Amino acid sequence: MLNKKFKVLLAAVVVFLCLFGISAQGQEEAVGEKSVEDLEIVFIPKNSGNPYFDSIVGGFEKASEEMGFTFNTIAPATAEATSQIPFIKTQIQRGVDVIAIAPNSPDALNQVFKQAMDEGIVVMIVNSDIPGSEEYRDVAILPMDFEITGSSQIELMGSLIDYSGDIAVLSATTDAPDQNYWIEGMKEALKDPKYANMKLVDVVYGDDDPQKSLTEAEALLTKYPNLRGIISPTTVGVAATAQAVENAGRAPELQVTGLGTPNQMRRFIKNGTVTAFALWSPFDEGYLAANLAVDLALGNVAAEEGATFTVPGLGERVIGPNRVIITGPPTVFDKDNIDNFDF
Ligand code: RAM
Repeated sequence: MLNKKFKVLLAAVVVFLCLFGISAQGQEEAVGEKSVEDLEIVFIPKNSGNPYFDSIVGGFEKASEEMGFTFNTIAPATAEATSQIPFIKTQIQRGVDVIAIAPNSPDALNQVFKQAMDEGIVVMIVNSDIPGSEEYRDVAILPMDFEITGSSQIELMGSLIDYSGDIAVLSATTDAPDQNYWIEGMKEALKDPKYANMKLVDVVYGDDDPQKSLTEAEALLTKYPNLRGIISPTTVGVAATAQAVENAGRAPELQVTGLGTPNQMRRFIKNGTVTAFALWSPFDEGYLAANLAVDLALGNVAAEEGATFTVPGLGERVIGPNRVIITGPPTVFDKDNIDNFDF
């Protein structure tokens, strides 16, 4: 009798274990089987209302249409160091698969990035990096090699002013990781004897706000009547600076260059206020980021140096040292080529 009860109990335990085992295995399979259509990817630009980020968003949207993942973008009104934190927290609560972000600070977001990564969310820095804080993000996508961005801006300005005269920089926010990296590169480049007759007299900040950038540019013009050049390594700032120089009639004695979008700068190139400026393709950057985001979220590619992934039209790319990927290359725009570009 006892023996029979025991057998029944044993059978029940075996059945239970089998069922439990099967269902646990089933769960694993369900997770492993996550497909691209299940993915939700969000991109958080520095701030809203900047056409530069609309182009990056365009790249994400194209990839979303092609691959079928859900894409959203949301941004704070201002590019202050901490303005993105509540947006990131909301996305963590929503349980998105990937947070791609152009950060407004090199370190103020670290804790919230960690929170996201602890929840299994892929954190991808797009358009710059958080140097020295690489453990708080999976990968960083740079639009070009940041080691040469600053020096190429100095060379471009030098070529416009015969390598002689006082110059100033009109930047984005004081915390902007990308612009600060480039400005350091400019200062380093100026130590080269080639630029011995060029002097950086001021760095001012327009916060990537068109009105504040215009006001800061006007203040530079008033403060430095003999200024030969202003470099503005921000699409918002360079358009505002060109506007200020046009209003004041200071071109061509004063040259404006920097990083701008062809659509915002076309008018100034055509009317001679600006001779040349540079940029890369923010659209390609967004498209590359989106393709890598999918590969990382599905586990097809590991976020490790040396791993490779393929982007339609952009070829095979490698995750480099510090898990950085460079989109590149930049283009210099002038009156001869600007009409070939529409972004
Ligand atoms: C502005 C933003 C962005 C920067 C470009 C060049 O649109 O500051 O981060 O990459 O300029």
